Amino acid sequence: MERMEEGDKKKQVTGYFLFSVATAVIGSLQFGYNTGVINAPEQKLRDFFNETWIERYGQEIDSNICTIVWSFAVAVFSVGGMVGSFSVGVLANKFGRRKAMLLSNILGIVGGVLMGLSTVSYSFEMVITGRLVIGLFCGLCTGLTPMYVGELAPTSLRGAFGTLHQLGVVLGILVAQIFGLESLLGSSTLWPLLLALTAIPAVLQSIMLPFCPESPRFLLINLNQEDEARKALVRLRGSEDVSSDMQEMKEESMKMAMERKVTIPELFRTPAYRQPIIIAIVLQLSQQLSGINAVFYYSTGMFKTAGVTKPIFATIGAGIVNTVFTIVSLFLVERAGRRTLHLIGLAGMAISALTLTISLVLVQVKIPSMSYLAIVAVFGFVAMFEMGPGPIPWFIVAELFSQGPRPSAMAVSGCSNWTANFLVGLSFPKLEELCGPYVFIIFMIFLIFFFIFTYFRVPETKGRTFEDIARGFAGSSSSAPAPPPDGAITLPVSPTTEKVPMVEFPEVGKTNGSGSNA
Ligand SMILES: *C1O[C@H](CO)[C@@H](O)[C@H](O)[C@H]1NC(C)=O
Ligand SMILES: *[C@@H]1O[C@H](CO)[C@@H](O)[C@H](O)[C@H]1NC(C)=O
Repeated sequence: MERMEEGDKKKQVTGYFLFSVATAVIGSLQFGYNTGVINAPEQKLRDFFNETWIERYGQEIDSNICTIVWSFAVAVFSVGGMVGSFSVGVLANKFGRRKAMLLSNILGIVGGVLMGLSTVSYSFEMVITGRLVIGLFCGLCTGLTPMYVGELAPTSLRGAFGTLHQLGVVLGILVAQIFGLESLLGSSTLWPLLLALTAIPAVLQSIMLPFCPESPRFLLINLNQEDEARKALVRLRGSEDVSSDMQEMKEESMKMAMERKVTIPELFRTPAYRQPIIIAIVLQLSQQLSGINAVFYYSTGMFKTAGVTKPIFATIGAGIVNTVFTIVSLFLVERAGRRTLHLIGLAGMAISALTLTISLVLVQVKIPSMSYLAIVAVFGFVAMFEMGPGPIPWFIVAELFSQGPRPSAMAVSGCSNWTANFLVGLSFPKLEELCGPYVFIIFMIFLIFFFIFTYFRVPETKGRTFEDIARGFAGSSSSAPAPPPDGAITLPVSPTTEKVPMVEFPEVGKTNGSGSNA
């Protein structure tokens, strides 16, 4: 609502600004694409591993080894992602946002080429190495894109443009699923091209980036080049008068400088932070251990087991549901409470997981029509993810911590996220073999646990100040009134203005930088 009062801010959105944002959002598409791309060609990849094995060792691959190689190729992406997301801060502050994006595209191209040439070289190691490099690339993308967009956008529109990253990711997943169609690139000869395709947007972004400005915030605050920053802003806003933008950036950096940086070990040692950081970690785990990536990585194989005749179309359907509900939730998060949405999402996912299990069991006892129920359950699962566990953890983590501890908290959260992502990606195929139709019961148990945890432990953060939230923790954890997080009270500005969720983007950079030094 506050945004509407500043009607004249509309002028600030120029074609040049939109061009720069569009260029950056290619990075979000890349992350989505590479998350979704591995799903459809599962059988083709398994066959390829088998063929390579026969070629090399003169015997067919053991099916256990095949599953290990396959799940490793999927999950190693998250190892790269973790390293990438930790390096964002260092790269973005050393080279600047724009050059960091350019450099990351090299990884995108190298990874794409490695995977694309894997069949002609008869090397499944190239698929695995390619996935690792692409993971590194995507870890950088998920940090750099929101940072750049957040730093270019006028403050009043930061939140709105910040959501473009999330939309880019789900669209990327959808595009990957469509290209994965057997009749497009999902065939047994063309799948290397499907995996290599990520190199094309990387080249495209590299061509577009030189026409984009360096982030004014980086120029002003990191390099102290006031004139350069002003010039970039004048072009972005299409107006000579950019003094208010300049003033805002200066104030923001002063505010940041006033609050002492909290290191990662301090985060765990200081009683006032301990409970918030545990909540932050558990919420990230709830995002990953909900089993969502079991769907995004492996749904085509799952639908096939469930007896769906055209499994890839069900996978594409899941991508469409995912996109639609991401848009729905963009509107909801602004209005409904974070905690409520998270609880609804977790409960909905648990019910969907149960429904999915029942339908898979019934398919096994030869009630084939139940495969439709399986599709509905997966759609419900994805929709409910986007209502709660998808977007909410990031909001709550950003809102639990003030500027000082936020960077470290974000680094710890990101690390939990990728670690859990890796574990799910790696173990799901084996678990599916072991548990058969009952595999989603595991996720259901996790979901119920996370529901209970959220119900009893997670405070509502929407519209509350840091002091208020901190007081709540102090009241529930100990009799001695714990001091609110450092700096929260020394801030010269009204704390409410400090709570804009998107504010975290600028510091993610410094964040991870200081995080890895810690
Ligand atoms: C955490 O994982 C989710 C889903 O895989 C992803 O959308 C999100 O961007 C990840 N966060 C980070 C920091 O990588
Ligand atoms: C490997 O290929 C052979 C024949 O090409 C096939 O009989 C066998 O089932 C395959 N093994 C696996 C694990 O896919």
